Amino acid sequence: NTAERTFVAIKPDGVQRKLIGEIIGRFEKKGLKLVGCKLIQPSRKLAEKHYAEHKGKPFYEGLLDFITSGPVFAMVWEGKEVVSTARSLIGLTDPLKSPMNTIRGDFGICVGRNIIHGSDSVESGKREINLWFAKNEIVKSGVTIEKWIYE
Ligand code: DAT
Ligand code: MG
Repeated sequence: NTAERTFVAIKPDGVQRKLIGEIIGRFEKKGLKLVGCKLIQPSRKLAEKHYAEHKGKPFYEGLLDFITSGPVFAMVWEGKEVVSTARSLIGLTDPLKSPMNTIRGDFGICVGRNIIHGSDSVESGKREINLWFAKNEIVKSGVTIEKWIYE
């Protein structure tokens, strides 16, 4: 399924550290297809819905404070097995444990400043895309790269 989709967001730390171009470059070079993106400062309500699975955990309130603290660069990427591929490009939750050549491994130190979010399953991806994007913010065609990536 070359049309699998995932939600990826560069968190406020990544945006302030000017990593948008670097991160988009890594996803593009892998052969993934960008089908939607926008710079948005999420409301508390959106952040609560996005991180609902973590409600009640000790880091939850701090996580909401952080994710709502500035602009986030939200994206939808498409491609074969894009959910797991995006997670591989991103690395592990803890940047210090994340291997080099991953985004968190290369650019982060603290778990609470880990630069980027990526959906953890196809189902989460659908839920998160619907939360962050309106239907008409996702393009249907756009730049076609299938011919050069898939045989
Ligand atoms: P991931 O973002 O890798 O999917 P997660 O879903 O377990 O990780 O947690 C969501 C975010 O919450 C994570 O990116 C950073 C923050 N977080 C997770 N565990 C934490 C912890 N033990 N202390 C502080 N922040 C944490
Ligand atoms: Mg997660």
